[in-house]
Amino acid sequence: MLGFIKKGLEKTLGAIKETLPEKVQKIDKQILEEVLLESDVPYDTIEEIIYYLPPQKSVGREDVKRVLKSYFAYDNNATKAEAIKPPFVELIIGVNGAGKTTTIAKLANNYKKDGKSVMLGASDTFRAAAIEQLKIWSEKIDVPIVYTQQGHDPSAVAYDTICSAIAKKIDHVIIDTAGRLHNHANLSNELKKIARICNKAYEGAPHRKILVLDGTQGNSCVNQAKAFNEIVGIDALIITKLDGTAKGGSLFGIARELKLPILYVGVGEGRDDLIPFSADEFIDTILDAMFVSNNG
Ligand SMILES: Nc1nc2c(ncn2[C@@H]2O[C@H](COP(=O)(O)OP(=O)(O)OP(=O)(O)O)[C@@H](O)[C@H]2O)c(=O)[nH]1
Ligand SMILES: [Mg+2]
Repeated sequence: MLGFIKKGLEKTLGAIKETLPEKVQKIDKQILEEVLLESDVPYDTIEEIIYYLPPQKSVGREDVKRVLKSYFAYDNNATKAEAIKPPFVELIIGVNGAGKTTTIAKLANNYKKDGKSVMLGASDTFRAAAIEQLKIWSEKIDVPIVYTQQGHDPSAVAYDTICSAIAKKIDHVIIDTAGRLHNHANLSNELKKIARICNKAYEGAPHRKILVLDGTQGNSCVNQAKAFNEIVGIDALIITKLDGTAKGGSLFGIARELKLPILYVGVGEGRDDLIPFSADEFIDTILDAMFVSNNG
């Protein structure tokens, strides 16, 4: 997996290179501030990073790494599939266009590659095209799907998907949801109802409510995430479209504000473009663009 996150961070690394054309042994804190700002680390986070660095004017890689890593130093409390008697049920939530449906296909593809069986539930019944899009993906990656007609009750789809998965001894259920309804109250009631009905179909489900955030929106994701968290309680995040943005630094702000585990990042539109997120690898990739390596 090593090196894969670099593909998703190309634009962010490009922005760093523009601010800091030559890699350094030690970085001047003022330059570091500019580099971080350029990659969309929020300003209050930058001020905090600078505050926690040693008092000298220039600092080394390990000092910067220690501070950057502290933003991801919280427990990943999200339930793991291994801890659950199958099916492991995941509800995928997020505003329209965030990348939910594509991410579901990528997740299903990952699980399949691990030898697990998957069933999809098309609970975005608001748009006919949404059902069709998930159906097309289900055919492409060859996993079963439960769907209904546009306008039907999304909770009923979730219920049927889970019951069918239990009967067929499927390992993973992934449920799509609508990103937009007639109004906010509708959306929030619907999401709550879907979660409730999942629990009726299988006690404890959904085991993970994953919020999908569009990485190209940078820091503006944070308020969106807070709103969804208030509605249904989010367990984990997936950040999509990292490949399409120079705003990779916004992940520090997202981690700092939300303290939710980032499970994966999306780095392209294909089924294989979902990479498990590792804070170490993410930070090292960014630092590699700033510091000369010790081996020469
Ligand atoms: N470059 C890139 N594009 C992505 C990524 N993830 C999703 N997309 C694209 O973003 C667009 C929207 O993705 P969808 O999966 O349809 O988003 P959605 O959240 O399901 O949208 P709604 O169903 O309208 O709520 C599509 O064109 C995807 O191909 C990613 O990681 N990288
Ligand atoms: Mg969708």
